[in-house]
Amino acid sequence: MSAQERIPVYTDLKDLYASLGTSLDHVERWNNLTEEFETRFGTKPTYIARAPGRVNLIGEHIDYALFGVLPTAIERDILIACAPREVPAISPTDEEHHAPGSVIAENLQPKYTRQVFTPIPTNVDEQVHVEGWHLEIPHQLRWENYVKAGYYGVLNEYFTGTATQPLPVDMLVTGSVPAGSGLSSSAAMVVASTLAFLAINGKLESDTDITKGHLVKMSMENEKRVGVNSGGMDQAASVMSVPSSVLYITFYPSLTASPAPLPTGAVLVCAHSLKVSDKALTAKKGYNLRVVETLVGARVLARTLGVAVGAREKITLREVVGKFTAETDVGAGGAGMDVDALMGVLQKMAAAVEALKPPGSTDAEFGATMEEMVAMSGLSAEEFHEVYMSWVEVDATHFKLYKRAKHVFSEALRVLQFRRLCLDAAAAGPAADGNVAVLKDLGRLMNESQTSCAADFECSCEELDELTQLARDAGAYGSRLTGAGWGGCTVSLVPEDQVEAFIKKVSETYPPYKGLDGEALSEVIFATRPSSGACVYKFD
Ligand code: NG1
Repeated sequence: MSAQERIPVYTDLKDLYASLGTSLDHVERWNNLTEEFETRFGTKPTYIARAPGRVNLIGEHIDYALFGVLPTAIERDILIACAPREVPAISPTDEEHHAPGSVIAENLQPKYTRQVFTPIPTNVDEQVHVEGWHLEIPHQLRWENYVKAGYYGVLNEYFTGTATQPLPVDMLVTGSVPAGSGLSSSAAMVVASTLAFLAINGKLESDTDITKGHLVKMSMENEKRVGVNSGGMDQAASVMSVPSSVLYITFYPSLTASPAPLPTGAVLVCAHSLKVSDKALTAKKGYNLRVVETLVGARVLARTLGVAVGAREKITLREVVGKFTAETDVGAGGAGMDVDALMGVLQKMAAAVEALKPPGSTDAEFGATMEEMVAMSGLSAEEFHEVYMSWVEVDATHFKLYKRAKHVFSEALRVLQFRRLCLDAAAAGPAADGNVAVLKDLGRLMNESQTSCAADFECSCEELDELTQLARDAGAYGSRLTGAGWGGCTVSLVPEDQVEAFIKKVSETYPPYKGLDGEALSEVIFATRPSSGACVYKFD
């Protein structure tokens, strides 16, 4: 199982490039980073840590309902070159630069300015768990926050309760994952930073605990430092992806990741709608509201199915399905029900969600008022508010439990169907039609996902609807929004021999791309193959 594998450490760049399984020419970028590091810090880097961004092919807004998703790493990535900083023998006057674990972090992108910071040891109380190091991470969006977030976990896991001190580090960062577009540049930054600090402090090759699974968990914890409460999809995709495959990630009963080869003959094209959706700003009517609606929907559904739920329990839709079917093997590390059983019960749920329409409602939207929703939950108003409203702010007069759950169950089923098509095609071997039939089926599932996201989950927007339609018109097998939605990126499955024509056509027809060309255009629309997860290059 790939979670138990070690993080690949390459000493030959040719092996590393080959492992990425991509067509991009990495040589220039890696050479440039290495040379630039030498110019700026006067010494060669000792390591380069690499972590890719990710694109979710299918399975939107179902990870927090604990259903499996199908992302993959993209070719675009974050690279961090680093080296331990020599501390002069004569007592240094410039303490900040030579204190244990001090960091000088630079970025090739000039708008991200040079940062110098030093973690501060704090008192460790052995009786209770108290972290041993503190790093100031301000609330404002700052590039170095992600570097610090990665460092935090390394310091506290490896330099607490030991006499060994972290080394002072010089680092130079570069990235090709567009920020704020739903391609998880933040997860890539945190994974790369965690890896860089592990490598530089000799923890990567000595500690047998540092498996891919361990790095995913560390990166998830670390990313919480920048205020992102993530379910693990982004980090798992960035660490565990393998070339040419999508990664089936499950969250329940446990976090697992297993690759399924994407049939050959198509590549992915990511295209930014250029509509900016800031999850934090729109959360009250968007992301957080959807989390509440799906959670309340789960409780109401459990009630109608006769599944027992504790008064304070925030049961998820996946757990309701498990309890309803008396699922076994759900303890830590358990595998739960098999895929066929899950597909069967998901089909049944399509009918069961009817119970989430408020009684007597004839409105096609089937929204419940707060009073109706509380009554449907079976909780007192006080209990309801404490369980579902006290931890998050939402802004709505009607809560669309039926439509949200309908999307979640249908999307969870589409994920399993997509994966099954990929696995079956791989088992069948080369197809006479060059996989056209199976790629069309995969595209159809992506289109259905887009329709469900737009109509039932209402997380699309005019721009995403238009861009996905233009992509289909330009020859994509399928096209859908990816990530949270309400703006951000789309992903399209495109015949590999038509990629250039496809990009040209979309760039000519999608109005916001007017006037863009060259690098500016390739920032917003680019092809990628499913790539490999994080790795480290070690210099001689
Ligand atoms: P994006 O928008 O790509 O960051 C977000 C969530 C995912 C998932 C998707 C919707 C974070 C960090 N990521 O993705 O976990 O819920 O929305 O499928 O919040």
